[in-house]
Amino acid sequence: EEHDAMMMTPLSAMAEAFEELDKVLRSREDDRQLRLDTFCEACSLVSVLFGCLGFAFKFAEVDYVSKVRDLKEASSTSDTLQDILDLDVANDTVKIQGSLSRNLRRVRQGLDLIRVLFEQFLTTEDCYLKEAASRAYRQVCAPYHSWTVRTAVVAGMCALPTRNQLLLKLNETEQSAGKKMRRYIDASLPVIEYIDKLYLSRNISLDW
Ligand code: 1PZ
Repeated sequence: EEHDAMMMTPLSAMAEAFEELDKVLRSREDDRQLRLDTFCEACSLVSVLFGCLGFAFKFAEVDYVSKVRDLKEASSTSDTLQDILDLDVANDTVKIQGSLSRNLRRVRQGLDLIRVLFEQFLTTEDCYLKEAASRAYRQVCAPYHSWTVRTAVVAGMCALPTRNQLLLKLNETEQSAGKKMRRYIDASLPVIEYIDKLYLSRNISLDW
């Protein structure tokens, strides 16, 4: 336990960052606003996972990182996630490709994908990640992706590292990774639900 706490790995950093966001959401009602810069920093930490996935997912990394970067840049003028939505609602640009509200929706998908992926990781002992990753992808992202993207992802799944290779790259053991994935799963869900509520409370459906 103590050893785990001392060793800061990419997974620890992710778990910690999302626990901080979750803490903000649990605070008094008036304070329940996520700052865009803090949110983006947490989202950036997720990028290290891409480095573990191999070249097949380079295109996903480029897409995700650029969306987080655009959001981060907007934090100089928009303080909170709410501000992003309000601006796009006012300009009628919520679903326009490249808009910040659309980027936020996609980044949210990425966070959810990782959450479900971790859940899959914890419920299987498979030494290959293909099935777990495919299930997570089918559940979270596939319904919203074009045929081209889905095909590239399916192809990439075959090139994923094995379970042990992933643990090694993340500098974790089964036990330490399990605990940190659980922490991310628990902390990210309220954040994901909070983001969904931002859209729903403005009468924006989530079917895109
Ligand atoms: C070990 C487990 C490996 C799991 C691998 C799962 C990989 C999923 C790859 C998703 C590919 C997304 C490629 C880009 C899709 C874009 O078309 C869309 C729409 O963009 P827009 O039209 O709005 O500009 N972008 C997205 O949906 C953002 C998706 C981000 C995916 C982040 C995945 C994080 C995975 C981390 C891996 C552990």
